[in-house]
Amino acid sequence: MSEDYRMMWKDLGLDLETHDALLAALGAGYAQTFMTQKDRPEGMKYFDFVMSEVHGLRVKELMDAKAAGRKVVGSFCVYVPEEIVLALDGVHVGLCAGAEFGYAEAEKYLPRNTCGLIKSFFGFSLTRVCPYMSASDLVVGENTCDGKKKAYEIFKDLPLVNALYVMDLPQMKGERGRALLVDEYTKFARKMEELAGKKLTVENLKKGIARVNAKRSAMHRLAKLRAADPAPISGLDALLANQVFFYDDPERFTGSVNAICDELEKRVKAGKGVAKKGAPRILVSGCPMAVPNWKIPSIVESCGAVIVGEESCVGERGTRDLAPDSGTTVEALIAGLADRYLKRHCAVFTPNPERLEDVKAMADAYKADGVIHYGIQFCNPYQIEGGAVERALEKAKIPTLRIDTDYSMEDAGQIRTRVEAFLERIKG
Ligand code: BJ8
Repeated sequence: MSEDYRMMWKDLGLDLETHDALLAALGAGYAQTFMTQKDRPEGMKYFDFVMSEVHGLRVKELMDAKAAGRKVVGSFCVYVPEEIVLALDGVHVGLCAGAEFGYAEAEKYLPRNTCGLIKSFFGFSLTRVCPYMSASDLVVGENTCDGKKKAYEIFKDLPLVNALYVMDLPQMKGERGRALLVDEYTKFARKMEELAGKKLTVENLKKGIARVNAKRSAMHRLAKLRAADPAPISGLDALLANQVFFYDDPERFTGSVNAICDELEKRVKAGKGVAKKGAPRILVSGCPMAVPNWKIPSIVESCGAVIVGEESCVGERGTRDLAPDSGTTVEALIAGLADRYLKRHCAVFTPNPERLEDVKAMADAYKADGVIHYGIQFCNPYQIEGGAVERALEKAKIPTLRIDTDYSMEDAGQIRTRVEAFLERIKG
C-alpha cells in the first residue's frame, strides 16, 4: 500500500499498527481462499483488484467524494434504501464486518453471547480499523433484531462515528407495517436532505432508483447463469460479487458484473464449468456473510460441491426485485420503495412464511440438490427460524443441513465432516 494511503488512514484516525495486522490477515485469507480456485472466470480479476484495494483506492474515492461536498452514508442492513442516498448525490457503503477482530474490546460493552456480526462491528470500530466507518458522515442503524437494537443504544454513546441515525423498522408485514416503513423512509429522506443540503425530487429519486436497479439487474443475470450444470462460477466467487455490491461504485460494479455474465454465457454455451457436471449443488440460506466471512462456502466447495445460490441479504434476498419507478410524486416513489423492501423476508419478521417459499423456489430454480441453513451463533431470529425451515424443507424432500457457527475456524474440521456426510446423503 502506498504512503498516501497511510496518510489517509492516519487522517481517518485508524490505528495503523492494528490496521496493518488486519490487512495482512485479510490478504492472506483472500489468497488462500480465492486464488487457489481453478477455472475462475477472467472477469473475477476485477474483484481481485477491488479486494486488494478494499481499504485503499475505494476509501480514497470516498475521501475525494467528501472533498467535493458529497456525503458518505454507511449502513448495516439491506432495509436502508440506497436509492435515497444516491438520489441526493451521496455515496452508500455497507459496514457489516465478518471477522473475529477486536472481540476483547467488544466484550467490554457486549455480552460474550452476542452474534458475531454485532461483535465484529463493535470490534472493528473500537480497535479503529474500519476506514468505511470513519469516513461515513452518517452511520445508519435499524431496529431489526434485539441484538442490533440494543447495540446501537450503546454505540451511540461511544465517540466512534461522526453521527448515528437509527431507523425504526416493522416486525410484521401487513398494512400497519407498510405504513411504518413508508413513514420511516420519509423521515430518512428528510434526514438525508438536511445532511446533503439538497432536495429530493421525482427526477433525482428516479435516477437513484435506476442506478440501484441496474446493479440488481446485473446480479439477477449472474444468478440465472448459476442454474446451468455445470455451474459456470463458484459459489465463493458469486458470494464475493454479492459482497462487493455493498462497497463499490455502482456503475463500475454493474459494468463489471455484466462483463462477467458475458463471459459466463459463453461458458454455459460451451458446457464449461467450475465443477464437474453432476457435482452436488447446494443452496445456502440464512444469515448474511459479510467480508471476509468465506468460511462455509470455502469448506463446502473444497468438499467437491458447488454453491448455486444464496438466500441471504448478501445474496438474492438482498438483490431480488427491482424497485418500481413509475410514481409521479416523491411520496409515490417512496411508497414504491417500501413495497419493494418489505419483500426482504428477513427472519426478524413474524410470521415469515414467505422466506420458506423463497428458499423452495430458489432450490427449484437453481436445481439445488440440498440446502445448507447457515446461522451465526447467538443469532436468535435465524437460528430459531432455521429449525422450522429445516423441517419444512425435509418434508418437501429437500435434504437440509443446519450449520450454526461463529467466525472462528475452530470448528472447521467438524463442519467439514458434517458437510461430507451431507454430500454423501445427497448422492444417495
Ligand atoms: S434484513 S438479515 S441485513 S437484519 S446475524 S445482527 S439478525 S443477531 S443481520 Fe440482517 Fe437486515 Fe435482516 Fe438482512 Fe441480528 Fe442475526 Fe446478528 Fe443479523
